[in-house]
Amino acid sequence: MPARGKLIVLEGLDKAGKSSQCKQLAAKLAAQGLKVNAISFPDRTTPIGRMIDAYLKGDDQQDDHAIHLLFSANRWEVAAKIRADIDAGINVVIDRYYYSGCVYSAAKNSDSLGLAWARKPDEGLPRPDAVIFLGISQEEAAKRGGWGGEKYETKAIQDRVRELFVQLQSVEPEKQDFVRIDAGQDLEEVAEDVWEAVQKVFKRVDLHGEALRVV
Ligand code: FDM
Ligand code: MG
Repeated sequence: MPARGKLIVLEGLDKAGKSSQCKQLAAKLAAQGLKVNAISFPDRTTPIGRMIDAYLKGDDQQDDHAIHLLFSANRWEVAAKIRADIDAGINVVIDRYYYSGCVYSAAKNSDSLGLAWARKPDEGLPRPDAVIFLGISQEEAAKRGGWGGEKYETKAIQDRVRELFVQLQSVEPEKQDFVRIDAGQDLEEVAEDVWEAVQKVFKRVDLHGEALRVV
């Protein structure tokens, strides 16, 4: 029986270089003759994704809880496809997942929307075999130039997101998922660290015949 696909997520703040590392990782896996499907969240192309896009661009207002649930629904829309890919031996590389979902929503500091509440709607989704967290200091992020003009691209939110990512990485079960990489290095060094981490994940999962878990 061929090995199942692996589910690898890249996470981090804006400007950490997630998208380019995802692309490189997918290309490297493909170059090894492995099947790979690269996706990103939010997926702005679906009807729910278009509502999220309008919210992020400031063209539409949403209650904090309502938009949170839309981000989650946007993952549930693809959950069955992710599972089918993994079963078929296709590796899935994802740019942002429910970890971003929890921290960006909780960063709004609404009393009724903490990390624990934010995690609930994602329970049952396929859980990644590893989450590669691209960590970047405030100083390095600042050097990389301004953010765009989207909803969460402000210093106050980014600072709070940074704190909450640290918090999320210190509690079970998320603690076990994260592999932290210094994204302040040159792009090539970051890519090498990512590759090394991914190879470890492949070995671990195949050696123990680990099944795909759920959030
Ligand atoms: N974001 C992303 C959320 O608030 N919740 C989520 O569930 C996800 C996946 O959307 F500010 C935020 C993070 C970011 C914004 O993401 C758009 P990209 O990766 O910058 O397009
Ligand atoms: Mg962004």
